[in-house]
Amino acid sequence: ETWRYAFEEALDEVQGKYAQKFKEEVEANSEHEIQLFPYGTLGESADIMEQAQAGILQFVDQSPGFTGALIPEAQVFFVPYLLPQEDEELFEFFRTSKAINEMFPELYAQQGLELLSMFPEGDVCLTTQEPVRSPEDLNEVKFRVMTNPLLVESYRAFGATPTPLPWGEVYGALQTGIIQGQENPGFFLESTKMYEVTDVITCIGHNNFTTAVMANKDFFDGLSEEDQQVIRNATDVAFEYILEYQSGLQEESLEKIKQAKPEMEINILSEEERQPFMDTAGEVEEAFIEMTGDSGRKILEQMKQDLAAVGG
Ligand code: 6CS
Repeated sequence: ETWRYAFEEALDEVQGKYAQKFKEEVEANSEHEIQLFPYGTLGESADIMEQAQAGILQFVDQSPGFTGALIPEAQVFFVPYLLPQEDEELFEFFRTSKAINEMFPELYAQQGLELLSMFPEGDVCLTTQEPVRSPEDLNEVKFRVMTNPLLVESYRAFGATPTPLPWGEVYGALQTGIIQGQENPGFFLESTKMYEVTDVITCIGHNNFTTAVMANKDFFDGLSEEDQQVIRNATDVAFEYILEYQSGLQEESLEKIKQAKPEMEINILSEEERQPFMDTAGEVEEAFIEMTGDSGRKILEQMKQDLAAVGG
């Protein structure tokens, strides 16, 4: 049997590397084949999610940045400064978190999805036309965010004018000046050439880009136990592989950007400069709880416990 797997990035970007490893493992350990559909082959993130829910796709990688309407609790990943900045802590959190490994699967299941894995893709930085040293510098800046209400709240709290857009519109909107900024992890800033349409990169340590891989639940439930185990094992192998793959990737990517465009300004803000951004975390948390009620509050509390357990 051939299984179809779509994701939001190119084959040689992080989601694509994960998908290739997953495919390799499944094909090595079963009679099944996996057909990969990178970004752009089947539409935007929202389209591939619809196709996965409808069972046209067996697997999909959709980031919580686009899942907010479907699963409001997934927006928890946009409370700024919640995730640890240290790689080892961050990775251990994803491995061991009860919120991620037990609570989120139930919420995804209610939407017909078997959550297989959540993993980080890298430290998110801002790219803009002008330097950003404080929230004041974001005043009047139309800043593109993924289509996620809490991310909108978060950038409003940072002082910007948030503009939710699907990925496909971002390059053109920056080029024509409809927006003046966006955020993404380093590897993606480099591979999608964001430096061609913005002049400054600012890292404030506010988030690590989280993504999620899932299967259509009816499809998954209908598989033999053996096939389910093949998928779970492939997920585990791909998860460890993708953490390893990211070692040093952020620094290398920023270095490549410098080489491609030497006049690009890259600023890593100091603790002191980050403070006013960090101070917004409380109000964004409150907005999250307002949007998600008790269920969101429980997830947030569990995440904090899970983070404390890994020293975050
Ligand atoms: O910003 C976005 O929309 C995209 N960013 C990444 C790192 N992956 C996919 C997503 O569509």
